[in-house]
Amino acid sequence: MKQIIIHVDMDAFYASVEMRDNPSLRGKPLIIGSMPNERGVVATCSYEARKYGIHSAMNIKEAYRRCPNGIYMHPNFDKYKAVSEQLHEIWNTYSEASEYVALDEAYLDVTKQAENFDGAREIARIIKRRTLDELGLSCSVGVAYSKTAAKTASEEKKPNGYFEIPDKKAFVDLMIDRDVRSLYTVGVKTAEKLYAAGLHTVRDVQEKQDEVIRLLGKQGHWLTQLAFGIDNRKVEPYLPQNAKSISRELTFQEDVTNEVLLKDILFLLSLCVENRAKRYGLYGKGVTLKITFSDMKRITRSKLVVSCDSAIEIYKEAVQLFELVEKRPIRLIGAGIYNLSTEYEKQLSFDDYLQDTSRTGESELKEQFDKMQCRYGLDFEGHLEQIYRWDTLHKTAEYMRKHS
Ligand code: DCP
Ligand code: MG
Repeated sequence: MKQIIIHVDMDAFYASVEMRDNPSLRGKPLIIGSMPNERGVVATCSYEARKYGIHSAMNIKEAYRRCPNGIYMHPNFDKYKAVSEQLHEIWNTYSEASEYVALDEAYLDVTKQAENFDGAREIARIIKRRTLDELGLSCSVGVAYSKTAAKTASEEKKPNGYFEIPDKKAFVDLMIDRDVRSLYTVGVKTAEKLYAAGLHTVRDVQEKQDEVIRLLGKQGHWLTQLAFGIDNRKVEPYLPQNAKSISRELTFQEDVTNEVLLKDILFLLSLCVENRAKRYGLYGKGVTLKITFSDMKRITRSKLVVSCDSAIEIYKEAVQLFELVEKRPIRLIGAGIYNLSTEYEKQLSFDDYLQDTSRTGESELKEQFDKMQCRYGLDFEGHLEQIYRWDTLHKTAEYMRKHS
C-alpha cells in the first residue's frame, strides 16, 4: 500500500528550549549535559556549539577542551517532557497515527489526511508554522513514501529544514554515492565491518548484496533492501505497554564502594521505576540490576518474578541480585523492570493474597524511609515528587555519597 509519511525532528531540542526561555543564551555555544567538572557526556548542544565539533554523546571533558567559553547547563527533563506533550498535540491533529521515537521526534502517517504529496507538503508547512508560533521552536520536517526516507529527508536540510523524497527512485538517486553510514540504522560497528570488506557506499551495498548478507546476516538483508529504497514498515502508534522495560540509573561523580549507600540508591531508583510503572499501569515480570564498574566494565543481572510494580519489591529483588555481584568500586548503578504487561498476574490463591500484606510492603517501605532519614538526615518520604525528577535524584544521590 502506498504511504505518505512525515518525520518531524526538533532542532537542537534541549538547547533550543533553554534558549527560548532565556534570551541571553541565544546565539551562543550552549552545551546541555554534564558540567565540565563532572563525569558524563553532552546530551545536545546549540548549532553555534556544533561549529566547535561538539555533538551529542561526546565526553564532556572533550567538549570543554574544544570550547572552554561555552555555556554549560544540566538538562531539565521535566521541562522538555512538558514541551514534548505540547508537540504531540500539534502532531496528532494532522495524522492518523503518530509514532513517538523520542521526546522531540515522531513519524506521522498522513496518507489519509494528505491524499497526495501536495497535501502532505501543506501539512508539513502548518506543523512548522504552529511549532514556531505557538511554542517558539524550530523543527525539520521530511515527507516521503517510507519511514526511512522520511527520516533521511528531515535530516537533509537541518536546522529548520524541509525536504521531500517522493519515491524509491528519488531515495536511491540521493543516496547512491553516499557512505553506508548515511543509511539509517548503520552504526559505527556495522560500518566498520562493511569498510573492512571494501564496501563503502550505498552503491557497493546494492552491487554486493550477497556479501553484505554474508557479513551481517539478517541485518544485512534489511540493509540491502534499504539500499534499493525498500522499507514497508508502518507507523506504529505509541502505546506504553509496547515499551520493553522501565528503568532508572545513576552515574556517581566519584566511584562508590559503600554497600549501604549503594543499596539505598537502589531504593531511590526503585521508587522512580515504580512511579513510572504506576503512571502507565504496567507490571514487570522481571527485575534488572545494571552496574558499570570503575574500569567501565558493565554488567546486567536479571531475575524473573511474579508481576511487580512496587518499589519495595523491585528494591528487594535488585538487592538480591546486587549481593551476588563482585565487590568492586562502582561508577553507575541502575534498576528496572522488564517483560511488561498491563495485567497483574496473581499467583497466590485468594486467601494467601488476603494474608499477604507484604506485597505493597507498606511497613517495609516506612522502615526503609526511616533508616535513610537517620543515615542522611533527609526526609525522603516527604519529597518523593522531587526525587522522581532526574536532577533532584542526581543531587540527592551526590549528597548521600558525600555524607555516607
Ligand atoms: N539526546 C541525548 N543524548 C543523545 C542524543 C540526544 O540526551 N546521545 C537528547 C538531547 C536532544 C534530544 O535528545 O536535544 C533530541 O535528540 P536529537 O538527536 O534529535 O538531537 P537534537 O534535537 O538536539 O539536535 P538535531 O537538530 O540534530 O536534531
Ligand atoms: Mg532533534
